[in-house]
Amino acid sequence: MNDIILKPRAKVTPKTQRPRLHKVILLNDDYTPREFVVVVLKGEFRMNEDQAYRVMMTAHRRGACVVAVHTKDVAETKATRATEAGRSKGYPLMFTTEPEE
Ligand code: TYC
Repeated sequence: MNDIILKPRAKVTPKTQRPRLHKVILLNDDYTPREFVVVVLKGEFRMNEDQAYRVMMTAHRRGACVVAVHTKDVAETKATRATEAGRSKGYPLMFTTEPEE
């Protein structure tokens, strides 16, 4: 008697989602010196000489290489800064971004 019948509560769905991450991609070209690409990768993406050299050679051989993964804002800022570093020396060095699947 007088038992309280509780309605089962609906499962709570989380309202926040992790922001989608974006890749920074280095594109090969025929003009930018290899050593300069390595300098930019070390300066903008906190890579050591060995990591930077491997990424540069991967882009050189395959046409492109993923350099880093960040939130959209950070990825775009880094890609712009790194591309600008090449442009300031007259090189066509290019970094792009794209969302991760
Ligand atoms: N292909 C360039 C050369 O032979 C070097 C290079 C490598 C340029 C990677 C861009 O993303 C790049 N001088």
